Amino acid sequence: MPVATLLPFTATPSRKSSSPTSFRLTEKFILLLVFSAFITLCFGAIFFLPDSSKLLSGVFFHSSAVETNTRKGTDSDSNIAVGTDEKILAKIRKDHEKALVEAKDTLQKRPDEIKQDIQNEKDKVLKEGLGKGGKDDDNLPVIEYVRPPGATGHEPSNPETKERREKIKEMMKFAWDSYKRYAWGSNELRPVSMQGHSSNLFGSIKGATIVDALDTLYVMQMYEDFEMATEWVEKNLDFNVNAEVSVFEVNIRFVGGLLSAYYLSGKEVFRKKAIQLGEKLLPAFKTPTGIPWALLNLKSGIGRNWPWASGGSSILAEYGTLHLEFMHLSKLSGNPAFAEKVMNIRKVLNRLDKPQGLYPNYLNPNSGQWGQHHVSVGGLGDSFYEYLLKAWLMSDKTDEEGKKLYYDALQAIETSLMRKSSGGLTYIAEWKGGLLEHKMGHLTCFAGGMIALGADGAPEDKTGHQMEQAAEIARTCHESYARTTLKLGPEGFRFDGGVEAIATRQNEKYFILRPEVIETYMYMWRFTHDPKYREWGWEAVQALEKHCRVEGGYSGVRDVYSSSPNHDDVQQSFYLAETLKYLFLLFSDDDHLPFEHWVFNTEAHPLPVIKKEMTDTDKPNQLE
Ligand code: DMJ
Repeated sequence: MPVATLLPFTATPSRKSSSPTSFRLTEKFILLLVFSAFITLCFGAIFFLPDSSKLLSGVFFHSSAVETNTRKGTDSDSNIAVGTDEKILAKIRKDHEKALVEAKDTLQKRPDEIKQDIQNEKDKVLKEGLGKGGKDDDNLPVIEYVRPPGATGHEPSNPETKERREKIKEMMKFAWDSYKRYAWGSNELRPVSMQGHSSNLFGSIKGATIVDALDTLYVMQMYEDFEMATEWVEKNLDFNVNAEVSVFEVNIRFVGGLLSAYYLSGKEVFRKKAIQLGEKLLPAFKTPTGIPWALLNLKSGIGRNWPWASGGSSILAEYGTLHLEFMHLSKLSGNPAFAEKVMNIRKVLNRLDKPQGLYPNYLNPNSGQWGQHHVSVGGLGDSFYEYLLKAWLMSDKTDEEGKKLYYDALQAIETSLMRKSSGGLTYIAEWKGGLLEHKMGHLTCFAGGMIALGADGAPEDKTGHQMEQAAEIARTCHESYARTTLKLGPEGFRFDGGVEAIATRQNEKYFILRPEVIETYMYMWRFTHDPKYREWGWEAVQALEKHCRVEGGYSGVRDVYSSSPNHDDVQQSFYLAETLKYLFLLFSDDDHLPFEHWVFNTEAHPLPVIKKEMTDTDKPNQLE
């Protein structure tokens, strides 16, 4: 059918005009009117029909959602749809009216008032971003970076020491290269099966070994590897994961590792990432007491405690091991929330009665009451005590409360838990509801280093006494190594049933490349320069090389009393962060990461002492 027959106003043969499309003026006018009505109708449909985009997408793009609805939709569904469209329409109208009123209001405002409104709105968004990890990173305060003294060291002059130190660097290189080769980007390496290993302690955050190893690479001057690790952090380290993490583990390894990397290198990316992650952890403190949950879903911000922990309790060594990192996060971000959270933990603890001055390992975050009365300076308790002392040291000895809490706690430990075996070995037992369990964990061996570090500030002339205690614990822990077949320490050792410093239970005989004994040797060496500590460290190096080094890295062993080691196939990230770093420092001069300027977090990540503002009287005479 020709188009002309459809139009009543097309040419009529009786016309004189040669052109078939010529009309009279009135005809032209009517034609114009009809056309404009037609066009208005079409555009009106597009602009005013509710949610026309959906219709268009249904027609042109055939989205699967539309198809599904069409196929499965029932009458009641379509009724709902009609109701929903009406609601949407009403909402659009309401929003438009609101916008009009606001626009009118705004027009009546003075320019400075409008400016202020914009600023308030910006501040609000910023504030809301805090705690959700959504803060605009460019809003971080500008900080003048000054590298604290002793970030790098020179080679020791003694040839043997130098050679041993080089050997430890070679071990780090092997551990790092193996991780790079077989497990790059995963949390840890499986050195026997030569593949990546993902620990669920970090949820789906990746790269635990990279972040944990950053500062060791720097300290050992492995700068190319440090750069490679930095690039990975820049491009891949992502905390926007829908996964549950251990707040403690993520704090000590990731936040601690990033902070150290920042302070050593001055690279802004580390400061930015540490703060981002710190903000992600803040929802863990949303409990009635402010004592944080052990586990946190980083996306939802929902926390909970370990199901095995006494009556839903939080763990002393977990909520008590956030202080150092959080104080630095406040310093670097300008956000006081971090410091407030950890200071509140102290407040809660200060209000509680302590059985014989001791801190039980379990505390209920809802009621603020202790759970089971189990006290330990090893697992579940250990780093809480360490952080009391280090909070004082890291504050340039201004945190007097931290100091008092530490020395009081140590006194209670000495009175109630420290014992001497009949063979003359000092050990720190565990306390369960008033009864002593004569067992010490590998983890407890860090206490030798801690006591030595605190001895200098001990009250009532106890410095000498505490140095002796520290040396005795170092000896006991060395014995726990020396009395095994592999010369590596068991996870736990006992002082009962006729044994001393020996594991008697099968599930305490394993060694997972832990650092605590070597950590104590390092502190003892620094404070005494007794060569036996370097010798003991060297014994450990030889045992590690002989029994833990495998083709694809370093592995833990399942039984240190067995002459044919069975490997557990995990190269723990703390082996690179702590064990190898402490070994390296044991064979370094004292001016490398000197204690006067640096404090190690519990994962051996060095954090600078926050120097107190010098008062006028402290300042050196300007004229001198
Ligand atoms: C590390 O992650 C830390 O040292 C922590 O405080 C205890 N356990 C491991 C190493 O053994």
